[in-house]
Amino acid sequence: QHPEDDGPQPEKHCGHGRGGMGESVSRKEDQRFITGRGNYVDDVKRPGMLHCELVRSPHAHARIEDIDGSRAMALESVVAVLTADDLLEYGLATMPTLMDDTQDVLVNDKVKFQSQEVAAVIAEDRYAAKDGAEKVEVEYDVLDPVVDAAAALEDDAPVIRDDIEGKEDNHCLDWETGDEEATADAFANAPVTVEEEMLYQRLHPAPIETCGAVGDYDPGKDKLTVHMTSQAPHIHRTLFAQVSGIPEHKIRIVSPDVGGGFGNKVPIYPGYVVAAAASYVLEQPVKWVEERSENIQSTGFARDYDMKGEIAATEDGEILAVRTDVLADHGAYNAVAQPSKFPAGFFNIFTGSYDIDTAYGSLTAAYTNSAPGGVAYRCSFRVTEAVYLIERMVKVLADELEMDPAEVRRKNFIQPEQFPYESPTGWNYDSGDYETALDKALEMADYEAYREEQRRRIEADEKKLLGIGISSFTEVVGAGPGKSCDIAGVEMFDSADIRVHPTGKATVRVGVQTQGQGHETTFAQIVAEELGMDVEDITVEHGDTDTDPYGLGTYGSRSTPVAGAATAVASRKVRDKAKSIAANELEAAEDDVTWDRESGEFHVVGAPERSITITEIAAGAYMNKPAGEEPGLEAVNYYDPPEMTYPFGSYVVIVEIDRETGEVDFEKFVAVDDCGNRINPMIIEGQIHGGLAQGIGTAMLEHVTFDDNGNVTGGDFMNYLLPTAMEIPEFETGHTVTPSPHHPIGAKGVGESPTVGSPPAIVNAVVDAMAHAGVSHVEMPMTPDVVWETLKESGLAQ
Ligand code: MCN
Ligand code: CUM
Repeated sequence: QHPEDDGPQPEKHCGHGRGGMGESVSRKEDQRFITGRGNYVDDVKRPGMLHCELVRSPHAHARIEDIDGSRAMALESVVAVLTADDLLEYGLATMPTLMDDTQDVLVNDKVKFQSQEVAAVIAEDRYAAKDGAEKVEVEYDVLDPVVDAAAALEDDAPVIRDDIEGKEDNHCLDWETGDEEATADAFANAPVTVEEEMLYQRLHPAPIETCGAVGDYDPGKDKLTVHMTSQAPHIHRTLFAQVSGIPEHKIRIVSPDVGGGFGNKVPIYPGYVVAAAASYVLEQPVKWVEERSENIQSTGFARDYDMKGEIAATEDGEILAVRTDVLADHGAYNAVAQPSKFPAGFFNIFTGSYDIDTAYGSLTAAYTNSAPGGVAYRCSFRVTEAVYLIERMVKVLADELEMDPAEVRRKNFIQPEQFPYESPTGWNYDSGDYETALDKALEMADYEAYREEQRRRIEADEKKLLGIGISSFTEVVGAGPGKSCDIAGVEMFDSADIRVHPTGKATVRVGVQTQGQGHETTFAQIVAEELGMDVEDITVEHGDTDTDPYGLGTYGSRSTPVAGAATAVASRKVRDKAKSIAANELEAAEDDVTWDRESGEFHVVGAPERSITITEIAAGAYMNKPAGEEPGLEAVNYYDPPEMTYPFGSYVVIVEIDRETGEVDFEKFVAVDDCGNRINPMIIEGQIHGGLAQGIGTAMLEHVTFDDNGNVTGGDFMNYLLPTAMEIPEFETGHTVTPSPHHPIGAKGVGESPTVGSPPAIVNAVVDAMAHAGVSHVEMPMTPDVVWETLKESGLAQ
C-alpha cells in the first residue's frame, strides 16, 4: 500500500464528483452498445475474407470410416474441405485442453460426442460454406454411446477414450479434500446426522453472442491476427504459439466486444483453430462463427455434479462435520476450465460460511459421450456446486431439527473476529460479517411476518402454499495467487499499464477482458480515485495482445480482485512520480508536498492553497521535468494477489406454490451482497440482477438433456429454456461493506455472487413450502411438472 494512504475507506469517498470509487458513473461503453456501434467478432470483415462451416457428427459415438469432400468441392464457391489429415500436416489435428487432455480439432478416428467437429468447409460466403458442409459425405460406424456418468462407470460400458493408451474404462479422475478419518469419527459420534442426494444439473452458459473467430494471416508481415471471442486473449495466444509453433510475437489475438462470456469463452474450441489454420494455409482471412445450437451442443457445458451431502450436528443445531461425495460428468475430454491444480475447481469451500471443525469431500469424474465441459459458468470454479450443497444441507438439518433455518445459520456462522479464518479444507477467508448481512436480508424480506403467514396458510389449508428460502453464501474469487493458480503453467497474476499524456488525459490498458461487466468504466474509476482525475479523461483498453500488458483474463470474478489491484498499484506508482513533478511545479521540497485524496490534489504542507492536480502537472512530465527525473508519466504493475477475496451475501426468497398446478411464483426476492469496497454501485446492481436471473434459470428452467442414443435433446432455445423478463420478479437488493484487508482498495469481486448464491435460496423456498408434508428436496430445474409430482407424492396436490 501507498505509505501516505490507506486506500479509500468504505463508502466514505462516495461522490467527490470526479467519478471515483463509490460513484454510480454511467457506463462509458453503453454509448456504442445502445447505438448499435459495438464491434463483435462477427462484425469483423476483411477484404477477400472466406467463411468456414464445420461439419459435425450426428452421432454421439462412432468410428469414421471415410470422409468424401468431393461433392462439396464441386460447388463453385467452395475453396477447400479440410479434415484431420490436412491438419495433421501442420501438427494441428489435436489441441491440448486446459486440463492437459488432448482433444481432436477435427475428428481423426472416433467421434466422442454428438456435434463433434469432423470436417471444415471453406467457401467464399457463409451460405456456400453451409451448402458445402451439407455435401460432405461421412461414413460412420456407429457405436453404443453412454451419456450418463454412473452408467459410464459400469463394467460393460463402451470405452470412450480408447485413444488414451491402456485405457479400458471411462474413469477420468478422483479427487479428495479434508480429513476422512476425523470426519468419519465425528459422524459416528454425532447425536444427529442428515443426508441428501442432489443433482446440480448440466447447464450451458449460453451467452447471447456465440463463439467465433476471424483468422487473418498476413504473409507480407508473416503475422497471424486472430479476432476471437475470448475471455482470456493473452493465454490463448501463448497456447496458440505452443501448439502451432508460430512464434508468439508473430501472433496477435484481438478480443473485440464480447457479447457475454459467462465462462463459455475461456476454453479454446476447434473452430478457432480451424479458422486460424485455414487462414495460414490459404493466406486469406477466414471467418468462423457458430450458430446457437452448435454453441449449446458442442462448447463447454457447466456443472453436472451429482452430489451426496451429509451433516453431523448436535441436537440444538451446532454443525460438527460435513461430508460430501460427488460423481462428476466431464464429457468426452477432460477440458474443465479451472486453474490446473484444481481438478474439482474450488469445490473445497463446501463448508461455506460456517465454522465447522471437520470436513471431507471426495469426487470421481467420468468420461461420457457428451461435449467436453465443466467450464465455469458464473461460478468461480465449482463454488456454485459447493454453495448449493452446503446451503441445501443446512436447510435439511434445520427441517430435521424443526429449527428456524435462520437460527441454524446464526448458530454456526464464522464470527467477524475469527477472520482471517482457515477452513477445515485449508482455505483462508479474508474477511466477513455474515450475521449482519443475514439480519439485513431478513429485515428487508419481512421474514417474521411471512413465517406467520406461512403458518396461517397451512392451518387454513389454503390453495397457495408459502415457502421461505435462505442462502447465506460465501464466494471465493480472484485467482491467483500465482503459486497455487495457473493456466497451462502461466501463473494467475494480472496487470495494468497507465499512461498520462501531456495534456493530462490518460490511457489505461489492462490484462483482463470485459464481456459486458463494464470494465471501461470501473477501471477508469479506480484511476480517477487514485489520481484525482475526472473519469471522463481516462480511456480503458483491453483485448489486444499486441498492445495490452499480459494478463490471465476475466473469469472467476478475478478482474477487480487482481487487475483492479494492479490498476490501483500502477496508479499509485504514477502518483509517486507525479509528486516530484508537483514539488517542482509548486516550487517546494518534495517532502513538503502531500496528496489529498478528497480534493485529488497535491498541496504544500501548511499551505493548502498552494495545490496542483495530476492533470495540471502532466505537461511538466514532458516539458518541465525536474533534473534527474525520467521523462513521461507512466507506470505498469503486474499484480500477484497474496490471497483470494471472499465476497458473501444473504438471499431470502419467498415463493407461492399453486397446489392445483405446481406453478411457482416469486413473491419476494431479496439479495444482500457484500463485495467489500464498491467501485460502482450501479454496475454492481446490474451484475446482481443479471446473476440472479441466471440463478432463476438454473433453479427453474435450464437443463441440457440427452436421449439414450446420445442425442442432445436440450440443444437449442426451444428446449434449453432461458429465463425471460416474464419469469423474473422485482429484485430488492441491499449491501453491507466488509473490505478485503489485503486488496489495495479493499474490493472483492462480485460478478458471480448472485448466480452462486441464489439457486439454493430458491430451492430452499420451494422445499420450505412443502416441508410440513415431509418434503426434503426437489431437484432442479423445478419446472411445474416436477413441483406437481412432488405435491402429489406428499399429498399436498389439490
Ligand atoms: N465491481 C465494483 N466493485 C466491486 C466489485 C466489482 O464496482 N467491489 C464491478 C467491477 O468493476 C466490474 C464488475 O463489477 O465492472 C464485475 O467485477 P468482478 O466481480 O471483478 O468480475 P469480473 O469483471 O472479473 O467479471 C467476471 C464475472 C464472471 S466470472 C462471469 S462468468 C460473468 C460476470 O462477471 N460474466 C458476465 N458478469 C457478467 N456480466 C455480463 N454482462 N456478461 C458476462 O459475460
Ligand atoms: Cu465461473 S464463469 Mo466466469 O469464471 O467466466
